[in-house]
Amino acid sequence: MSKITFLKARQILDSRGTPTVEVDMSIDDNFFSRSSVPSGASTGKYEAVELRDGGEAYNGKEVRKAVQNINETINKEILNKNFNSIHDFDNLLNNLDNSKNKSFLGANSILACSLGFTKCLAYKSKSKIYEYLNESKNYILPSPLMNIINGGAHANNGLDIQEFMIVPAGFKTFSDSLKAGVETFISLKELLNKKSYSTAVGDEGGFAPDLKSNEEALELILDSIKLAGYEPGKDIYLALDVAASELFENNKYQYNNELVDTNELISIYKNLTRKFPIISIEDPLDEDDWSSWSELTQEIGDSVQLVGDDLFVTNKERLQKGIESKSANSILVKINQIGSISETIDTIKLAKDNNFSYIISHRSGETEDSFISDLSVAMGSGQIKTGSCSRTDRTAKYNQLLRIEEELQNKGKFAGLMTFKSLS
Ligand code: 2PG
Ligand code: MG
Repeated sequence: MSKITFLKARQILDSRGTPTVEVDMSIDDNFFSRSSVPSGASTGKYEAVELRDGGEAYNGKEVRKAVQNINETINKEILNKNFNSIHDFDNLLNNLDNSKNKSFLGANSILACSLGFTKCLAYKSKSKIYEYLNESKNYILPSPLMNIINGGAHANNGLDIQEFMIVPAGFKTFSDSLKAGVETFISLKELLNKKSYSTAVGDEGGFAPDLKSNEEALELILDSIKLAGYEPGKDIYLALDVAASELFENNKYQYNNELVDTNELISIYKNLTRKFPIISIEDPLDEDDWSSWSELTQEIGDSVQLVGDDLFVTNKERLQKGIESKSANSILVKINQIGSISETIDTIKLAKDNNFSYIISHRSGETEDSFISDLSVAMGSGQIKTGSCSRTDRTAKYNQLLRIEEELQNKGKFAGLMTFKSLS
């Protein structure tokens, strides 16, 4: 049993300067943790509710109400109470919230407390977070999915695909993989400079040049991989997050400044995956179009990882539906989409049991909290999506993985292509 002996929430800023929730917590008058909550821009319709104040200050984005919910309502309920486990703790908060989507207390307040309690439990057991959450003592360092060209809702360029990622999976260790990713990022900067494109970065630390087409972005990335001395499709692969719900209106998708229907978009994906070493496509279709997801999975799901982000929103019920209807073969896992650590772990277990890959992911609005790095190692996800290699909000996660790699020495294994079924 662990007793909550201290709890204090405050409003801080995320990487976009948007207010978010931070919580300090202690258990047993001894073990202290600090945790903060990320926030998305291209959010899925079915995500748990992030409580925002509205009004004038910070463009209506303040989280004073969520902070107050922690310092008053939650505090009154949990201070000096004992809990057995993180599931116990989260259950109490969920019951207190008593809504379907955490709209009463706010997923941002519940998650901040859930994170805080998880970390305190780890410290109490004299473990690192990744050790505490790992059940098998099988530690896997994830392959990074590095978003080096930002478009869509994360940049103000003309690119409609939101994320162009490199996956340096063809290496023996995490640090070698990260090194290859960074070197490719630097080569990309050189190429963009040469072509007089902007090298300013978007929300996730990737470049946000005003390119003519999605294909131009992919070609440039291939060139930068080669310029850095690596081989595309052997050392480094490509991945996309289309964030298609953002491009969907009146049954059509926006693609390269044209409107295309679902069938046309599916054949675009078939062509792209033939032409480029793309091993993963996230949110290729709208979050409500289950049947087209099934069709696409049937068409290319054997060779490409098809990842449900807005489709599943880390929600067990939606994932179950996807498993049954064979829509997608992979899930993106974001702790604030569901709003607690125990529910995140339950969703991961469901994915694992059904042979879906699962990618631990950041949000486009992040803080310096690097919990997701530990989570990815603990859960053996084999993949982490946490942006490019610039902006401290992104490198904080990679740096934590470097520390974990060092701590684990020979006990940790680098995932490489292990979780990309068709390629491993
Ligand atoms: C996504 C994420 C993270 P956001 O769509 O996968 O890259 O973006 O946090 O804006 O939803
Ligand atoms: Mg996404």
